[in-house]
Amino acid sequence: MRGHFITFEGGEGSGKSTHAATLAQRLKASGIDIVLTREPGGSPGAEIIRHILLSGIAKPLGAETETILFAAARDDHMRSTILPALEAGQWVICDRFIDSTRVYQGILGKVDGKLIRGLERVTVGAAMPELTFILDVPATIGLARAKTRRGAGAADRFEAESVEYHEHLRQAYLALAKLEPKRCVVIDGRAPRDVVADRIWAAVNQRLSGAPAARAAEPAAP
Ligand code: Z5A
Repeated sequence: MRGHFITFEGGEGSGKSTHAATLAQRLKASGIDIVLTREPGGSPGAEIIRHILLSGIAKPLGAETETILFAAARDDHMRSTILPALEAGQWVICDRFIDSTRVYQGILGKVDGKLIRGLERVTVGAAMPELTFILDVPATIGLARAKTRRGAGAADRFEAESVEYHEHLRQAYLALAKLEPKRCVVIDGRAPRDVVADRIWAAVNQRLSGAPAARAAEPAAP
């Protein structure tokens, strides 16, 4: 049996990591075997590429090169982590995935859509996420949360971009969600943590076969 594939997307500090982890815990507590992973990264090779990308050393090489590096990381992540887990019937929850490339490199970085789609075909193919949560918060709130969490540490390559950049990013995510309403669910990330978590839980139970609530409603085996 193939498992389920869920991704979390959104701007900086929107709560993706928090809610990916919360959902993973709830599913685990319901007896579902899950793999919680992230991009860029999620496999040994991809974690090395993550370091290169987030340090900013690839930025002078241009947006196309960064896009190719994100794709190289994704390819390793798919082969080493995501596909084996799905094939084993596990549920995969991934903190950022293809929509980050579509938005950060495609819309903000103005990389040709043909290159982005071509790389997506090669790296992901038919193994698309079935459900994508887009956590939506105004850029000022997300950046303030990320700054508080970071403390005295330095901003990474993307955190260092302007508020306008991050607001543009937010609008790009909302536009993308409108294009794919079957896959994407927009969640207001300004709500209190437990409210956000409950909305995510409700959507998982409503949309995915074999989710805990759906299983509980099934008649018991004779
Ligand atoms: N990137 C790309 O360009 N292209 C790609 O294809 C991919 C990625 C895959 C990865 O950064 C960067 O790579 C990313 C895009 C780019 N850069 N940016 N920006 P990362 O993995 O280091 O960081 P991130 O993905 O941006 O996530 P983040 O900064 O860690 O934020 P988050 O995961 O959305 O938020 P969080 O850590 O869960 O929450 C932030 C804080 O807010 C934390 O203290 C929480 O406790 C708090 N929080 C969370 N929810 C709430 C609520 N509801 N209320 C109040 N406070 C809350």
